[in-house]
Amino acid sequence: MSENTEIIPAGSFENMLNSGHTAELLETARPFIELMMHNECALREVETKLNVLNDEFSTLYNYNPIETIKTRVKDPLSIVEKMHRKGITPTIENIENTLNDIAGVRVICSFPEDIYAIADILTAQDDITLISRKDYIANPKPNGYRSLHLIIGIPIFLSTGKKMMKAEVQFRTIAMDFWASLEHKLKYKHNVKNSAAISAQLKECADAISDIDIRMQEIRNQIEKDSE
Ligand code: 0O2
Repeated sequence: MSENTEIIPAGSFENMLNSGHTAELLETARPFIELMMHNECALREVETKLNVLNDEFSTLYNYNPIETIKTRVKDPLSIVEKMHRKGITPTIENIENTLNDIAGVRVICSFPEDIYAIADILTAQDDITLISRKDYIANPKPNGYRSLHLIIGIPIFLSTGKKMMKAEVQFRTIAMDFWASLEHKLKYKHNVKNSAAISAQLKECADAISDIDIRMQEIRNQIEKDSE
C-alpha cells in the first residue's frame, strides 16, 4: 500500500473480512497502525519534556507549575470524519499533511502565568519547532473558551532515522479545564430549548472563572512578594 492509498478504500474492509483475507486486511491497515504508533511516540517525547520541567521546578523552587498532563491520539473515526469535513481524501500522506492534532497533549497548570512560562520554555528547546500559536486566553472565543494552543514539531527517532512529527499542545488552568470539559459535554446535548440563553450563561461562567483565575494569580504573587 502506498502513502497515497485511501486508508479505508470503499467496501474493501467488508470484502476482505467476508473472504477471510485477514493477512491482506492487516497489510492494508499497517501504514495507518504505523502512523498511530509514531504519534504515540511523539506524545511520549512531549510528555517527558513537560515532566522534566515540572520536576526541575519542584526541585529548584519547591513548586509544581503543572497540575496534570493528559495525552491522547485522535481516534481513527475522528480522523476520517475530520478529513471528510475538510473535503480531503483520507490517505496516510494527506492525513499527515493536513491534521495537526492526531497527537494531542493537554497541560493543566495552576495559574495563568505558569501557562506562558512553561509554553515559552518548551518552545525554546532546540529540537522543538513552533508551527503555530493560538492564544485563546488573551483572545477568548466568542463562547468564552480559553486556552493556549500550540502546534509544535518534534522529532522521533526510529530504526530508519529521524522523523518529524506534529503535536497539538493545549495549555489551560484548572478552572479553564473545568469549564471546557463541561461545555464540551453540554454541546452533545441536542434538542435543548433556549440554547441562546444557555450559551449566554456558559459565557458568563467562563468570564467569572477567568476573573477567579486572575484573582488567584494576584494572591499567589502577593504571597511570593510578602515571603521574600
Ligand atoms: P477534540 O476531541 O478535543 O480533539 P483545526 O484543528 O485547527 O482544524 P480549529 O477549530 O481551528 O481546527 O482548532 P482550534 O481552534 O485550535 O481548536 C481545536 C481544539 O480545541 C478542539 O479539538 C477542542 O479540543 C478545543 N476547543 C476549541 N474550541 C473549543 C470550545 O469552544 N469548547 C471546548 N470545550 N473545546 C474547544 P476538537 O478537534 O474539536 O476535538
